[in-house]
Amino acid sequence: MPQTAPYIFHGHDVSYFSGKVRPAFPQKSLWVREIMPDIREIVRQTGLNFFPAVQTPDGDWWQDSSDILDRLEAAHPEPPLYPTTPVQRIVAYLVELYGDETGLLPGMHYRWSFEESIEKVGVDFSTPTRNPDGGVNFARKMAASREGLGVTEASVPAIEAHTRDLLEALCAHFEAHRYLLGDSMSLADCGLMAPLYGHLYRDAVPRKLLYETAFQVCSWIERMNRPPLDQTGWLADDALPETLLPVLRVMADGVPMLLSSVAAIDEWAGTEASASEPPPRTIGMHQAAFRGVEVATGARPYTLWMLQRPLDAFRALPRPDQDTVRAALDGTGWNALLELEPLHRLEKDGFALAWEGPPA
Ligand SMILES: N[C@@H](CCC(=O)N[C@@H](CS)C(=O)NCC(=O)O)C(=O)O
Repeated sequence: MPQTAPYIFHGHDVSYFSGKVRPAFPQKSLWVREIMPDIREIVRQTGLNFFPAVQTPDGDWWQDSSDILDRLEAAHPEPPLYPTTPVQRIVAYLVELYGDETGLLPGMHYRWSFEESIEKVGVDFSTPTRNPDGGVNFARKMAASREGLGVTEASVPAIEAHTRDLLEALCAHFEAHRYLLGDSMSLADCGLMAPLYGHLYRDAVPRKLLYETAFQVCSWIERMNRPPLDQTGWLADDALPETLLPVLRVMADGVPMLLSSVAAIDEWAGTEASASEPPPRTIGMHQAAFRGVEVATGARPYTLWMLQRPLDAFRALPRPDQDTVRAALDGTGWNALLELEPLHRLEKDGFALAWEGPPA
């Protein structure tokens, strides 16, 4: 059905999760109008103070970058963003998970640890409201609380080394392929855009890092936002590009944090959660190793919901396909995560997270 009205995309150029959703619209040749987030309207419609949000041509509201991409895929299946073959499908969800969770560490560090980045993003934050002080004050507050996001004197060297390794592996990959799974955009690329566009490519300090050390990544970012028409698909026979394996290995730096985060949420849910109450945004700090350094971050129930996506996709596969995925990911550091069996489960009740069944 041709569109009779555009999608209204409430997004911002320096917003982490807007960068993940934006490329899906041109990729699917959709009519879209991106506007500055109308926060009051978003809260009125969804009850949550989050963007990106999307108003569909039919007047429905979608929120949460993962839900938005799921719904776009269901409404406009061609060209697909979600592989249906086992290995590529699971890898796409794992890269999405990396982007949503682990990628926050470089995203937050390069935005909030450098005066030049803070000053620039303060202006970016101010443009929607046309109040130059508002965004700058907000930026200062965020910068002052960066330790709660895991950005500390001890963790910064590990975060920077992780970023350098990731960029190097990505450059080698994009030298050989236009997208992560081959020659077409997928959910994996969208997920990786979360840290890479709004923060690393748009913030003052990391932008220089990308420009000076990661030309192929810059080129992929531009290709994501303006996708070429001549894409020829993902690798045949459910293959993973060889150059993607080193990328996945660097991304697996975040696996211990993901595992310990789920353990903390499970433990908390076992004693504190009530089935009738939505989970809080964070349940307190938890500690985990990131490249050998102990990093403390707020444990967020949302992490469990994100992790359920690759786990559900993996569990839905027939056993022989699960084994094929395990073999393809062997040595990347991701297999432990696929074996995880969280004790609790989250679902969406409208836009909000809710425990599925009474917390045990
Ligand atoms: N899980 C949500 C997260 C959205 C999110 O955190 N958005 C940021 C902007 S990129 C936001 O609205 N932050 C406001 C806040 O944290 O209160 C998604 O994937 O869309």
